Amino acid sequence: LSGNGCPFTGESSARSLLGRTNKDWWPDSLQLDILAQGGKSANPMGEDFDYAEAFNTLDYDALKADLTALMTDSQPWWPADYGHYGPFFIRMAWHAAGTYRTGDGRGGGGSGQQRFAPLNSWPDNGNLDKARRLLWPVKQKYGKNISWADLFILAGNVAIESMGGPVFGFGGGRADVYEPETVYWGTEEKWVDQGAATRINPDEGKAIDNPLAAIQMGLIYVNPEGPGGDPHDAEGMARDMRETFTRMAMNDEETVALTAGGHAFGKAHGAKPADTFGGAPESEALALQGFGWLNDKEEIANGNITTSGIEGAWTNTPTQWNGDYFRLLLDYDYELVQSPAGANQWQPINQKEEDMAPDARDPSKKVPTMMTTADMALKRDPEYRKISERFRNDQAALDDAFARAWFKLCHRDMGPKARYLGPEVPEETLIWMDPVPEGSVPSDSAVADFKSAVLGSDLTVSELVKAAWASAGTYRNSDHRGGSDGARVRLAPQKDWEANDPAELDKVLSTLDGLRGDISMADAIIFAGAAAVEKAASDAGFDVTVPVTGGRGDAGDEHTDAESFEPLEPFADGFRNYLKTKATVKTEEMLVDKAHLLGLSMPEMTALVGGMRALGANSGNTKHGIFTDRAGQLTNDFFVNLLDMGTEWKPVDGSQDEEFVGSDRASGAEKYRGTRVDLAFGSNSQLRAISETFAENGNEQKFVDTFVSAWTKVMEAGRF
Ligand code: HEB
Repeated sequence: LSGNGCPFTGESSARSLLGRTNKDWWPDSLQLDILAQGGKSANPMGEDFDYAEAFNTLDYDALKADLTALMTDSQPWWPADYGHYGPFFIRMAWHAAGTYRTGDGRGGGGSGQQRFAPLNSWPDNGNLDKARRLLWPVKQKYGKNISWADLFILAGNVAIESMGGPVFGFGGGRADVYEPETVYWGTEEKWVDQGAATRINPDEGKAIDNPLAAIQMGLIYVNPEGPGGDPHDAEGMARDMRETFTRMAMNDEETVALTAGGHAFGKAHGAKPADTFGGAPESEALALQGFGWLNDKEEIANGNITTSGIEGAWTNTPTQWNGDYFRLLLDYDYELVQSPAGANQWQPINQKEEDMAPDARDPSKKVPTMMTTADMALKRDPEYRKISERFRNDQAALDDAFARAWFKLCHRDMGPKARYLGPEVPEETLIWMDPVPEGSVPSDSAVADFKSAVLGSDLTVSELVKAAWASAGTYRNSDHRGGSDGARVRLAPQKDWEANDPAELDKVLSTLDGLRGDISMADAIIFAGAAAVEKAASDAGFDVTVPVTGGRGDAGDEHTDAESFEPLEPFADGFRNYLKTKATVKTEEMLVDKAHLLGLSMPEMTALVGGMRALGANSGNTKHGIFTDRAGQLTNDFFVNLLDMGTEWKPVDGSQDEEFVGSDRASGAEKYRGTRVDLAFGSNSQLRAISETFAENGNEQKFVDTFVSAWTKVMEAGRF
């Protein structure tokens, strides 16, 4: 198992990259999509609003002081356990950030998605609706200067600080969105609490579908009660934790530090059977105003609350940062017990009274502490245990490891450090930020000389376009990783990716290296691509300039965590007509997914595919989709010939509907070969409508302009 497996192959149950959607879960909720038709935005702030600018006017210290005060300002409608909301806010922040997965870079706390379905109603996010409501007065006070997304994370940080815990810093800059993001969360039709199957099952040869990172539908990571709820499967528990945390970009040490550090605080809630509580926010009555999981006021006041169903605090000091968690975990033996809600959990045997926790509502009462089966993995798994023992004996090491892992957890999806805002951005640059040494902007004359040298070399348009795409096309809007800055296309692992045609790429890069002078490799690759596109346009009779903003830097291996780049490897890249292995989801759907990660619109995606076919930019230099006899010129031939009724298409036998032959309808002679991706532009009615536009007389320039602006968007992606 790994986080880098081929998505949706073999055992995958996914037939579509949408999986189960909000409409499937909550068919009766008010549908607003029609108001977003025609490109109308749901964002009330409008396009001109610049969140970074607003954030920079924020009175950051005042906001932090208000958040600190809020921690101990217990509200009667949801009283604070131990008089302190800190642990609750930490869980909220962790669940906001913890949906991140390396596979596609989606999830995470970057856009405040916890406000929307499905995350607002995930079983694992139980009662976090209250945490978000507690923050509303602060959000309202500071308004547009602090996004919900930033506020969730900052509240977690302030919570840790206010309980004496270590933090490494805070970077703001997570702009809110106003709609649920379309993210593949899996195909299961049941939530974890309704019996959704566990996704790793070695006996059945079952692994988690990439890019998913949670073990059951509706969980952030693992099942706290054990694999599929089995508390005795110690090995499986550690396996599940390792697999899911790896997919969140966390190693063993980070996993131990995070889990133990988090559970230094607060308690689990399982005072009553779960069926005495109402449903999740998205399904609840209008009058509840977006609240869910409720029972009556008196029970809430008395602390008779059920969230996970597990009951109790991990330590005797649930609102103080210290080493009690590891002391209790390692010094006591534990026995399996059941919470009042019926959940499996572990209780210290013969616990001394001074090691017991205070009751959450009545500090004069003492109650036993507990560990979840997940916590027990930190003791039962040999590798986790070594780390736990080290932390037990070295509080400073735990402080540092927790602070760093928490910072990484909360910032992992923010991309380069240049995107971080505010006074608490740490000095230190960390390897997972994919740092790039600063580049310098080459002079216009140096660029002009370089571009003509490139065109005078023996490199072809196709080779130059492919190299530029290999470099820039890795970008993901989801976690802002990849892209042309740093020229990591010359480093492992990217230089060896099959999609990049390594031998050809190596030849192109070494030729460019010999011609570039003082221009960085990262810039050189993109300027060379621009020269190629300009030449291709000019050969087709169009006079265009492909703008490039210079100033990219070159990263070295020392700036690069090579392993962390593996999930960026394309399994399908329809722009280059590349498919590594047949998947259970449609190849054209993976094109759409990639276009989405590149931030492209439908016309942009269409123009790029058609244009790149005309330029002969297929991976492996295959001929699929090259519906032209003048490849290398930027023509609309792809669209013209695809839509020509003179061609009849048929699937190639044995290609599993991945390859098609286009023959002359009259003579039957073979004319072209195409892939699913190519043919999607003629078969899908919306894509066909755009293809027609690009094939029409009078729209040739429109096509070229759309291609150039989409190309430029990709080439500049990831530069902040
Ligand atoms: Fe946690 C809580 C599980 C990780 C932090 N958690 C909790 C609970 C559970 C859990 C079951 C209870 C809930 C209720 O309320 O009921 N976790 C878990 C698991 C894991 C975890 C399974 C994986 C291994 N955490 C974690 C992390 C963190 C945390 C990583 C951070 C860092 N949690 C937490 C807190 C809490 C919890 C703070 C408490 C909350 C309150 O108090 O409210």
